[in-house]
Amino acid sequence: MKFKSAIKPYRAAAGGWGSLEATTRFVIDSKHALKNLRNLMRMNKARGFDCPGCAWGDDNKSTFSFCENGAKAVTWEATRRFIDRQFFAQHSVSKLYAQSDYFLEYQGRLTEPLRYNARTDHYEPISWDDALALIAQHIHGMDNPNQLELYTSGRASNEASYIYQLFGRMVGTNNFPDCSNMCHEASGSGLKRSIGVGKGTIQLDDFDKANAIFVFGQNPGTNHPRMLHSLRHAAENGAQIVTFNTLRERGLERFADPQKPLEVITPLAGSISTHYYQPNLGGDMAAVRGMAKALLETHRECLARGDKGIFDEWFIAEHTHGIDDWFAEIDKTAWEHITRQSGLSEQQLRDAAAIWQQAERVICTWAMGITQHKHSLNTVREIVNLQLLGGHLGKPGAGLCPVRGHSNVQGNRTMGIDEKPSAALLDSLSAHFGFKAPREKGHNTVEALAAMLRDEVKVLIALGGNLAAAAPDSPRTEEALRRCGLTVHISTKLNRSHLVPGRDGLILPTLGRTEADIQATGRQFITVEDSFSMVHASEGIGQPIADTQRSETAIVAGIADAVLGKDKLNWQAFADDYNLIRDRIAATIPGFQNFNQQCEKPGGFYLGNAAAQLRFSTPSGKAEFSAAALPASLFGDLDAPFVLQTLRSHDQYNTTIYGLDDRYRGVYGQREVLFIHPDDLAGLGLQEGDLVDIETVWNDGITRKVSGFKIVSYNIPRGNLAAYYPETNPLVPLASVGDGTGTPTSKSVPVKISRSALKTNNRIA
Ligand SMILES: Nc1nc2c(c(=O)[nH]1)N[C@H]1C(S)=C(S)[C@@H](COP(=O)(O)OP(=O)(O)OC[C@H]3O[C@@H](n4cnc5c(=O)[nH]c(N)nc54)[C@H](O)[C@@H]3O)O[C@H]1N2
Ligand SMILES: Nc1nc2c(c(=O)[nH]1)N[C@H]1C(S)=C(S)[C@@H](COP(=O)(O)OP(=O)(O)OC[C@H]3O[C@@H](n4cnc5c(=O)[nH]c(N)nc54)[C@H](O)[C@@H]3O)O[C@H]1N2
Ligand SMILES: [Mo]
Repeated sequence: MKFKSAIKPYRAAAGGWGSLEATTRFVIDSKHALKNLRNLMRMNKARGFDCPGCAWGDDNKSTFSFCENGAKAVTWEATRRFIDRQFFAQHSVSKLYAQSDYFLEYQGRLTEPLRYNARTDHYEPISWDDALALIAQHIHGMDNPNQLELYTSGRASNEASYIYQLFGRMVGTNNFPDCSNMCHEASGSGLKRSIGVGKGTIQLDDFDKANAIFVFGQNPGTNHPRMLHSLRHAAENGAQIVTFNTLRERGLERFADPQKPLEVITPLAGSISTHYYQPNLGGDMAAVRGMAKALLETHRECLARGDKGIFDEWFIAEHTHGIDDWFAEIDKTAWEHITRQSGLSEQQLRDAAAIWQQAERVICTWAMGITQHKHSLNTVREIVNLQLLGGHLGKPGAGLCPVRGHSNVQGNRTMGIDEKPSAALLDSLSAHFGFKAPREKGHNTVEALAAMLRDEVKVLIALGGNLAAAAPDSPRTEEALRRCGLTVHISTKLNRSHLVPGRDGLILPTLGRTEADIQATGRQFITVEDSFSMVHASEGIGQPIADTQRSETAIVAGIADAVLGKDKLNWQAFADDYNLIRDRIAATIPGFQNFNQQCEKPGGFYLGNAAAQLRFSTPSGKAEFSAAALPASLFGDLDAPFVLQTLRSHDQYNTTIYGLDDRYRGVYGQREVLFIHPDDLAGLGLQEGDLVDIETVWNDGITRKVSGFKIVSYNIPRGNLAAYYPETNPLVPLASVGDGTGTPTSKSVPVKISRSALKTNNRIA
């Protein structure tokens, strides 16, 4: 593979021709064009499979509901390229380790179970029976159940994740580290504390009814392209779209709908954001605090004049608790503190507040720009505070919308993939299945890695994902994985995690979402939950590439059967007929009554959300205002000239690299780039295109550095930098996590930069 690298600004709108062209090119390149196109046609329709791309909802209105990046996700999975025993006989693990993430996945689908042979440094074929027996042998050899870690990536279905958590708890552990720990943990935990449920409160059609939508720290043009349709409709209906994003993101500026031919043909793109603010990294809590301060001032002025205030007094009195403490905290927060931390002026924040004030119905959405900081939990809660002031909860066109990442990450949590499960869940499982579910809190992702580094982990099973590349502090993460007794990866494609096996290691090849899943009782479907708490069925249609692949559900059932036997539960029956799993879910998880019948509803069914009905399961029984202080500074005593965020390009799905372009940001054929403000560039005596090294400023004596990143000047606030994940994961210290969330602070890494000794950075060729 050869890639031509270039930096040239993208001037067209997001979506539109550029997107159609890229999709077609991608579909054709995947060497299976016809099948791919057929797959696309079925995506997100009433029948067919759920798009594995993201967790945005489906309106079921458009006939051909797809987006460029969903198309990439499908074609990447549905490729006819594959790797088998010859490939692994040819390539040692150390040789493969030297390859890029792009190269690894590009090789194609994994087809048969493999076991790592440390003597030869090669993976070798192993039968399914032997692989399952090996897992059982390792688990039986543990001294205590907490030597087992069960990682989950958010693509796993409800059915697979339900029996996975049941298996883990029957073994006796709550060690369920998952991708959510690195992702929306702050949303789940923050919302839970504020409104009693850790999920968004709105439904998809609320976007059509909103007067103002505030989009915080999110790049929907790349990561949730179908959200652009909703924003676009809302804008057409006259809604104000107020964006807070450190970078100027093309997808948030203009959008041409590829599903509206006229817009594609003419360059007439609709604009998305009516207002665009660029706060400093980590500056959003200060920004929202500033808006609240401005609003409170107006409110008091009204009252002083004898007028009605501007807040929803009835809602506040009836449904909330703790407002006085928050007001006291706002009064204590100085404007100087707010503007310094947010990087926005008092006037900008007063303007944003005025838009909020004028709107009768407000939605706030957010993603990783909010959740991957040290003070993310309090930032999420500050956004909730703002919404509570206006009673923007539990009415049409208003509410809270954390936009989830992986297509079923929300469903995984609903199914009990949670290292800090509620007593209600444990009681329900214990009563129904007749066992004592463990009560001790388990490990989140960073805690699991720390336990591995302490040699406390005998077995790691990973239901999907790519922990080695997704987790922070790559050298330490890789070392952690190597210290496990046995690592088991249930995967579709080869990735970095497979190349840092434990002392013993297995790769188990699995079917993907798009493929037909035939079991003893016939064709199976699975279910997923989107960001709007809609649960729906998903049924793959593609022919699996090898009959030695197994479904995730069958693999998990097989592991459970090998480890726990048939005495308590007939795990094999679950694998034969997924309806039986859904019956158990119906019996133990709230909201899933008549689950199997409910699945027949086209478009799925709504799980409901107590907070949206103004029922709050919080200590006070009301929505809780949070009165957290604004952090005095974001990095304590650390004196770093720059703050770096690690983010996604347009051609990747997390650690899966589809290609080397980031079209909307004008980057082509390369990934090792560093976005910087032109004045900072000049201040350092550097020029566009120079190569630099980036080094973390931290306090544990460890050098964390990546080298040879090409400088690209960009519309970003001074002192702020951006570069792609996972290339920059080595820079995020394992110990640098969010307060109360444990989430790696991937969007605020204190760094310094220097001219690189490297002459070229074109390492992927
Ligand atoms: N095609 C594609 N789709 C995906 C994914 C993918 O990799 N590729 N990943 C999926 C997953 S798991 C997730 S979690 C989501 C991620 O979706 P996003 O959250 O959109 O992902 P990021 O690329 O991390 O982008 C973070 C955005 O927030 C901005 N930002 C960063 N820090 C701050 C800040 O402090 N304040 C503000 N206001 N803005 C900030 C960045 O400039 C960027 O626009 O997407 C999901 N969908
Ligand atoms: N620095 C930095 N680090 C981050 C982030 C960041 O913004 N910056 N974002 C974080 C976020 S938001 C997330 S969600 C995590 C993502 O962390 P993960 O979910 O662990 O990572 P993915 O890259 O999504 O996993 C890709 C792998 O999943 C496997 N796979 C794909 N489809 C399937 C399937 O259908 N079944 C199974 N069993 N396996 C499958 C393939 O083998 C593929 O290699 O990364 C986090 N890490
Ligand atoms: Mo995520």
